[in-house]
Amino acid sequence: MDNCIFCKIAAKQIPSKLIYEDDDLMAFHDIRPAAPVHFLIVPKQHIPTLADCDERHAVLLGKMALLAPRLAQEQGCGYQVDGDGVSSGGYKTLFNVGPDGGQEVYHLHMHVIGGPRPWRGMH
Ligand code: DGP
Repeated sequence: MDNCIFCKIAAKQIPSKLIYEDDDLMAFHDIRPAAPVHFLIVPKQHIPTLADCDERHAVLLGKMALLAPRLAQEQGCGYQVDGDGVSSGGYKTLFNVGPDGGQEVYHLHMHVIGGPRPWRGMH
């Protein structure tokens, strides 16, 4: 899609700090991190928003959701529970949708935001 920044990242026309790529998805660090760990999971296919998805996108959305914990672990904010049942780590997953949802880039993406708190206010 012309003039879509994430399509240009997918096409390697502009650089990103890529942390994952397969045939369908890519993940890269957010240019304006809101927390110590902040990356985006992004389909290569241009879909403007979550509201544009239907059952044909179920597998893609499932892949995005399942990739989040794996990459969060690799990026140092994985969620874990120790033998005494004490939990640590963790992160937010977030889709912003539309103007009132704070969406700036109209190419579907999931934010993964984590790391030691406190974080700054956004999201
Ligand atoms: P959203 O508000 O959900 O549309 O968030 C879009 C995010 O994309 C925002 O946190 C900043 C990030 N972003 C915008 N342009 C670029 C870019 O060119 N490169 C990278 N890595 N991130 C970008």
